[in-house]
Amino acid sequence: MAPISIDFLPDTNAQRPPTGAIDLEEVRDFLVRIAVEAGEVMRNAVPAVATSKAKSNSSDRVTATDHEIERLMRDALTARYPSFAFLGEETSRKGQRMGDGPVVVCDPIDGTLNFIHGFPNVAVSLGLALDRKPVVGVVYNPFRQDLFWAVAGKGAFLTQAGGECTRLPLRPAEPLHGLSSCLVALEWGSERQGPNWHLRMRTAANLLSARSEGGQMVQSIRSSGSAALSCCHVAAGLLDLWWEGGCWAWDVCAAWAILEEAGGLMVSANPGAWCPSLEGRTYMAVRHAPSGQKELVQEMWECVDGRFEF
Ligand code: LIP
Repeated sequence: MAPISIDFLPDTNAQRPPTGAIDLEEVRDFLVRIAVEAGEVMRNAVPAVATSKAKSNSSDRVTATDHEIERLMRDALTARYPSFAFLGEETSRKGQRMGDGPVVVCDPIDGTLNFIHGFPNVAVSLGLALDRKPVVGVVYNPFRQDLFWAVAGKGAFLTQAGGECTRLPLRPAEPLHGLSSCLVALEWGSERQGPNWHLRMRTAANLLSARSEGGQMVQSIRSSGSAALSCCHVAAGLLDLWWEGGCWAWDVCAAWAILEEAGGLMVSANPGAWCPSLEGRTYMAVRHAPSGQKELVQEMWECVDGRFEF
């Protein structure tokens, strides 16, 4: 399969007006080129569970391809944008915090477990944050050739194999009528013990159980293994809500920009927090809708009997 066509991008030699401000569309173009190049590295790799390495525990894994792609990203970005900070999953230092200036926030392989098992829900995620707010996002699944991208104020788009480019959301936005009509994405993360784990399990049971059991009877839950793609699928209108605590800024930065440009809403996974921090590790995305977004947030928060603490 040939790499996805990026003919929709302007010629890199095209003269752009010199501006003091950062040209966000030029950054988008460059991030797309890196994402497609990284996608080819991913597709040409031969990952396996046996050759992956454990990080915090046996379900938190990393491969040589994760490191190779992050090196590719870092080298290209620091050469092109030497004044931008770089935050990447595999080179981040414990406790590293983003500054207010431009930060490129990267996950070389979001869905590493899927990658080593050959499950094709995997993405390269590249976002630009200014003042700790996502302003450009590129999320690329090279196995499906789904390229999600957005620039603040310019909309969100999905470019697919063959170059067809569609504005998000993909589907006409129906009103949201509460959890019982929703398809909800949860992720399980690698932290499988302690209060955060038990909160995940209780919340999943609360969502899935019948009303007679005290639950919300959501239509179903999907756990795709990639925070970035789950959030993009909410942006596309293919999922109604994604709820997670424990993933990181590099998992969500790009997809958050895409979600907001598609009319979606990002709040915290913890009840009552309407303005989550990019580095807060607690996120809830709700798809664009002509009505019902805030009511759905409140209803979901009522399912969460506790708070994530990190
Ligand atoms: C993954 C996230 C997922 C989370 C996993 C893991 P990675 O990112 O996308 O949402 O539940 O624990 O953090 O590690 O594959 O880049």
